[in-house]
Amino acid sequence: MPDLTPAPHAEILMAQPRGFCAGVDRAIEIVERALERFGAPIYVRHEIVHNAYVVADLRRKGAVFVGELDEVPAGATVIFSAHGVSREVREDAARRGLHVFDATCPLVTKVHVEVSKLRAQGCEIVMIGHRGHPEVEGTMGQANGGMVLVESVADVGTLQVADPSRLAYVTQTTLSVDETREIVAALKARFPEIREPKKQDICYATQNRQDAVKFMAPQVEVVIVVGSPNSSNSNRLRELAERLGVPAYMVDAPEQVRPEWVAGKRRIGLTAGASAPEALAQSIVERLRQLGARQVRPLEGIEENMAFPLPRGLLPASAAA
Ligand code: 0O3
Ligand code: SF4
Repeated sequence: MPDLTPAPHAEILMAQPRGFCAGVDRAIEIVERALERFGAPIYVRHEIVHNAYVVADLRRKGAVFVGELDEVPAGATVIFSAHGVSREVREDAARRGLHVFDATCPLVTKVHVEVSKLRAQGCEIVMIGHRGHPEVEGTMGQANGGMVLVESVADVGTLQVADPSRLAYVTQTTLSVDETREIVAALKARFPEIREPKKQDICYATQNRQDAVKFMAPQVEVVIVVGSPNSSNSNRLRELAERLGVPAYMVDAPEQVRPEWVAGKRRIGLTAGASAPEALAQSIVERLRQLGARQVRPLEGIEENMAFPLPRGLLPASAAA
């Protein structure tokens, strides 16, 4: 029988920053406050953030998650998820008289506004992102046509555009920083006049969590990412660690950590996607301790202090005045 315990005195190195970003904090608070103020049920279109633990917790408190608005009774309160929605969804909610709170992250909304402006200026827009992801559907749904999705450098090679002198690009906020740089380089090589965002659309949280994995990966023998399978930004953290030559696994519950992943390892790296709660990360630490890890060492890294305001209708009465 092989020995599946970590090496004696194995350390867990904790990436900094990891876990919740400001957009996720705000989105969850919107659901919690709506439940407090209006009582259950509060409907939420799509998972508020892509994390099974968060969704189960809110469901217990009275949130009802739906795929589309036709599952929401007329006149009910509905919250749009942090990933954003198309104009069509917004118009549909208004038509049906739903009481809406919008938990779209302001950094996603910033990209929506950019798309609207560029279309008004007559630009065709290339969106760099992952097909089928709700953020891509929401962002592409800000334009009435005139947008095309590219997912890879190969897609750039086959791209057909109407007028290369009136072309711009935007991106999903949670992409791989390095892969996106390559796609943008390919776009610029083929379309030298393409307009780009003033500041990249990949958000501060995505950038910081990927930078933290780059700092951590050379110091560890295995990386565990806390995140649910449908979380784009969490997947990018796992892929990045692997690209840096370190075996990496994604889990969203402690029992998913397999003893053979850490067997004989002296240093285990732990990080968490932007939608993964710290309580879940700590339950993974506990599991690693049960498997034999002894020390926990927080790594150095950026301290984030970003916070986004809540929608007016959910502020405490004194603040809303
Ligand atoms: O976009 P992604 O799948 O990474 O979404 P998550 O896991 O819910 O994380 C929050 C990020 C977000 C709402 C969009 O930027
Ligand atoms: Fe907003 Fe970035 Fe968090 Fe997405 S990952 S919710 S864009 S802060």
